[in-house]
Amino acid sequence: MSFEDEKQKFLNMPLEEKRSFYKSQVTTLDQIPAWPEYWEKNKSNIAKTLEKTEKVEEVTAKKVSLWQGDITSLEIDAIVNAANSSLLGDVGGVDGAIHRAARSTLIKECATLRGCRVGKAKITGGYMLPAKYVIHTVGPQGEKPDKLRECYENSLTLAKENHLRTIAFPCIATGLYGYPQRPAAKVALSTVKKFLLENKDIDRVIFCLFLKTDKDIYEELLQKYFALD
Ligand code: AR6
Repeated sequence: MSFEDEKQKFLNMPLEEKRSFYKSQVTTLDQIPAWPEYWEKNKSNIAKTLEKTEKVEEVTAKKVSLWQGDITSLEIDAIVNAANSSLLGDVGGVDGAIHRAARSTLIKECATLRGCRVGKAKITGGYMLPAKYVIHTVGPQGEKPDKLRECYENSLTLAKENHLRTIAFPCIATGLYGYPQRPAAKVALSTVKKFLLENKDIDRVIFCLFLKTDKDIYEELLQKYFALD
């Protein structure tokens, strides 16, 4: 079967049938609280931010979530892959996890895309992943805020152009590519916030945090960028 046929097969498959293919547990959107609910539940255990806070309306704060876990379990419209510019996958990192879970057809579609430059983004099907689509972006190597900002902006723009309303990001460039975690989180949160204020088409952006250190950083910095009344 061609990758085009395979892609459509999974995109058109009834949910219950698709779920029978997954090896591990699926996480659905209703299992992930939006930031205001998360804050209410956990505020006694979260370190208070010392940063100057920037208030947002509740409707905007409800469009973001932080969630610790494996991005390949998310049953949402799109997950973002922190890829390399070949787009041909890797054994390690989130790239390896996504390719393993989507199975081998994803690589066939990726091979037709002729790579991706740093900061840009390209979209493929999700195949055997619970997510419908994968948006592949290539982070900078080292601390280059303009390029990292582009990764988030271009991924969100691609989601919007494809009418995708729920999207999850890993901490792009902070693993193998060595971007320091806290400055990277500031770029991620400020860029997503700007996009959400300027575009009403996205319902939820999930910051998928694999490491406890990233969870702690995002818990603190969400208080700054998505401060509630
Ligand atoms: N779910 C969510 N996040 C994950 C997962 C997962 N299953 N696995 C790892 N992370 P990295 P980069 C986190 O190295 O720095 C690739 O091999 C991880 O803890 O995956 O952009 C590409 O092919 C970290 O927080 O991506 C490139 O060669 C974050 O994902 C290169 O690595 C990003 O770490 C890209 O490096």
